[in-house]
Amino acid sequence: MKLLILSIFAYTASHQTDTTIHSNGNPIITHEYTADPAAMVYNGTVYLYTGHDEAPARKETYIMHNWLCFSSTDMVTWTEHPSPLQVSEFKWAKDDAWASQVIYRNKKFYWYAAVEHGTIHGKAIGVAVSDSPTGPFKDARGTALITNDMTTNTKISWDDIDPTVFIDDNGQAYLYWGNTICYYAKLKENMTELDGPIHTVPLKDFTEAPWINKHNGWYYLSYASHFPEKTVYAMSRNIEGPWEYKGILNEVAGNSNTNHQAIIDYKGKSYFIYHNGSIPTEGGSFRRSVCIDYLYYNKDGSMKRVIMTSEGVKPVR
Ligand code: FUB
Repeated sequence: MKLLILSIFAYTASHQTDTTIHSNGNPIITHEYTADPAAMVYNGTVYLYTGHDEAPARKETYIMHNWLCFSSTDMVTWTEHPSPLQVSEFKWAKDDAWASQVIYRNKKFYWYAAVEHGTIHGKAIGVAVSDSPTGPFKDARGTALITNDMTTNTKISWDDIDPTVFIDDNGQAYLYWGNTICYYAKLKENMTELDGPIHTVPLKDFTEAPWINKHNGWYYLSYASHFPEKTVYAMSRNIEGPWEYKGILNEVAGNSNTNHQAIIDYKGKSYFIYHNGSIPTEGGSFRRSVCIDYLYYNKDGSMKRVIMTSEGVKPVR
């Protein structure tokens, strides 16, 4: 009993203050389950935002109530910050802290997150805002930005998930998201309202998890495909497409039926950040863990297939 109280105290204390994690290969975080990574480089630091799988062993369903935040300046030593956002911050939401992404604009940080809506049937996307990348984040609208009744192309109620946000060189922001159907819409400069209609994006075998990145003049739309999921990608010279399908970027990740990626460039290297279910002995599709491996581009701009490793990446200076 004494040990239990001490461990609860240690756990609670470590989650209220910054703590340092020296990752030892993949997965990079092993004291808790992390999923659906999104990453952002701000002021020379990488901020990694993840979902938080809390399903107990053998429970095969998502139990996710908050998101986690880590930062690093070498991709190996991470500082874990207290959780900056919980589903309960979105008063209109019921639960399910699913995939999300944070982006910086005009001295503020905007966090787009998929959750289950409390009164409108289905998943929805909310946006929270903060003056700091580590929060705390507050609901920016008091209502969802996207609800299931705004997208009627499919009968499923979970097509409005997995937001990814990209600000193009001319300052126009775009929100992409979806499950089985990929959608996009422009965002107003305030980042909290749509600026025009919702479009669908024709993509081969799209399941979910879109991520937009730009590298050497090419736009890349990577996404999860089929189920269990592989990550595939398409390329374009324009953020609005048309997108040319380029094939598999990452194979099915170990012991997880989902495969959710973030792609960043940092200190001259490119990184592929994803999750698998490889933590012994209880890791799996509902107890996932974030991993990082290198991403390489070919001379013609296409991406080399990712080699998933146990060793992970080396410290970058
Ligand atoms: O974590 C819940 C869901 O699983 C995400 O929204 C999907 O991308 C998949 O990873």
